[in-house]
Amino acid sequence: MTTRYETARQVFADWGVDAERALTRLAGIPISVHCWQGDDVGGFERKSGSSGGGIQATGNHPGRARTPQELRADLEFAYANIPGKHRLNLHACYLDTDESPDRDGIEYRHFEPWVDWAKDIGIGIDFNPTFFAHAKADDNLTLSHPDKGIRDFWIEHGRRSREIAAGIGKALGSAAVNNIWVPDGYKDTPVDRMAARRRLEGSLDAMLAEKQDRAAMLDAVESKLFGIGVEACTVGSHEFYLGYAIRKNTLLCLDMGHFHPTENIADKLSSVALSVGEILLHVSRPMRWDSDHVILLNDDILAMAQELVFADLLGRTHIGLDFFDATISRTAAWVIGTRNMQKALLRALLLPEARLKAAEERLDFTGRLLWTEEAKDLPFAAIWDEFCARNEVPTGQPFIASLEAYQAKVAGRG
Ligand code: RNT
Ligand code: ZN
Repeated sequence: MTTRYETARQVFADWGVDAERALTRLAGIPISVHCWQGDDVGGFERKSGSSGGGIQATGNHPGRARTPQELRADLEFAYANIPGKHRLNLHACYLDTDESPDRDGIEYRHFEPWVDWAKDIGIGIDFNPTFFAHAKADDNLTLSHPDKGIRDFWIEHGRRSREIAAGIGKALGSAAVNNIWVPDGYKDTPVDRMAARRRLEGSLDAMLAEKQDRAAMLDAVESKLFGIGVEACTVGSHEFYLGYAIRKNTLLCLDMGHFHPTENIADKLSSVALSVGEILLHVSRPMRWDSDHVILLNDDILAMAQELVFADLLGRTHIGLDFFDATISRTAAWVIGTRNMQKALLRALLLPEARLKAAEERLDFTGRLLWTEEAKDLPFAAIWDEFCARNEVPTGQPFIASLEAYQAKVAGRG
């Protein structure tokens, strides 16, 4: 323990905040680190090219992981530079096998190397069916496609993904969240939105029909406002999935990039939480639109973290990340983004919550503003550094050197 930490701890104590308690709580919050930042959402299928289906990483920085082995090595480096124990968020297109199953042929064994590795390093895994980057998704219609054959293909993919997720959750003793996102939508104004939405609902019902053990896997559904190529209408809109999640008792996934840029996503949490049991977050940074930039320690993230803490939602929110930037070091992107999420949570945990809430309760808005603004000068960095030190993770100059050295090591990959 450093004197710097001791001094900071005392400052927080003077504000009525227990820094030790904040550190303990932060240590108990796993972040689901998304595999797809490591290779620009490429995956490891042996397949011919098809469109990205509304998802595209831009950039050509050297060092992208080309194999599951490289991706795991990069993840191990990332985890070693992120304090605490976290999870891996795996997409179905990241299977690790010599076989070439199509999406409707994937099985648990195709993902077993990931499970063995996760066991070795002691982490949990979350899962996602992959409904994009495939010839049968080139119309930007999958589960809501008018062609029953195409819908059935994707239903089978989704059904198998749930089984695989349940297998993973069982093997690792920790429920895998299985998040469903489909790119379905229309470039220009459709005339029968209802038909498309009924088809999506029917396909989801078929996919979710089989009961899975909630201790092994949890279903989640993710909405979106629009995507490239589906500017006019997204079948799985926010209202669609909010209703669906309530009716079917699934998790609702809120991706911070999937709303209008002026909407405050943090504001949605307390409303959604009144009707939905558990929430999944895709923490992202939209720039003008759903651009999936690496998350910064900015106001949006701080507001999100503060809502999670103040609304007491940490126990029923799964925090996942969803950004991908191919113009910078992939490992640096992971580590910087994940640490920013943690820093935001730590700041929220260190706020004088009771005092702020009491001020608001008695309509003392001056006090609320005064405390909020003064709190911005509290010595958060000293508490963060202590958290990293206790977790044997570098900060400051050694941290920067660590990221740079690893990037130099992988830069020669072709
Ligand atoms: C796409 C969704 C979705 C994907 C991942 C790769 O707009 O945000 O979550 O980013 O499934
Ligand atoms: Zn997302």
